[in-house]
Amino acid sequence: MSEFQLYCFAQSGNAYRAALMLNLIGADWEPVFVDFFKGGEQRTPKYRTEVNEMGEAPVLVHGKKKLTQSGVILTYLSKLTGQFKPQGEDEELEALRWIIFDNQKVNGFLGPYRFLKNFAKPAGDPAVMAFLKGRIDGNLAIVDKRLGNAPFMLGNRATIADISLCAYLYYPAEEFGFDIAGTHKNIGAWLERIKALPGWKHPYELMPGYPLQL
Ligand SMILES: N[C@@H](CCC(=O)N[C@@H](CS)C(=O)NCC(=O)O)C(=O)O
Repeated sequence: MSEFQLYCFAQSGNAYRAALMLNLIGADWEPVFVDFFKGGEQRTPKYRTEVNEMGEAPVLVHGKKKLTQSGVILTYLSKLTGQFKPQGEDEELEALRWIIFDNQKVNGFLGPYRFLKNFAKPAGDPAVMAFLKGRIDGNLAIVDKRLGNAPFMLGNRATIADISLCAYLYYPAEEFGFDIAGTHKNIGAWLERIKALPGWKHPYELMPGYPLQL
């Protein structure tokens, strides 16, 4: 058995944060497929009892430890290996600040937008989509501005803040209906820098369940 198991599925940007981190640090890991779409596995009593009471993916298993929330998983792995680790208290707090902003405001809106556009039946109500799109545009502009100052979110090195924030941005532009990298030049260049890190893989290559069979 591999050292780490990650409960995940290909379409999940939240899970991609953890999968990408595991690959970038060269961990010995294997995916455990969560049948999110067809089986709604994450909502079953069994999953909530045995895997994650919050009913979510990702979940990282490392020996006797079971961790959920991608921000917690990223923090754990960076402390364990020293890789992509913010250095010192100020950087740690800065990374946490961007991870929370990401979870709530960046991918926190992009995830539901993409879900409602591609996977939900019926698809998202136009008024809801317009609301989310407004939030997405505003928050991506904040990230793009920040990346105008330095190659990575916290400076010259990639950290867990970058790995968190890029989570949904490698999925195809057609799934959003707009081209984030093409319209945000600093984000586009930053995504290429992360892509050049050894171990980078696309979410559809890294996690099981693509293409989606419904
Ligand atoms: N803040 C969490 C978000 C996790 C999350 O919402 N995951 C989605 C899959 S992408 C999920 O499992 N949702 C549960 C559901 O919709 O039933 C994290 O970063 O890990």
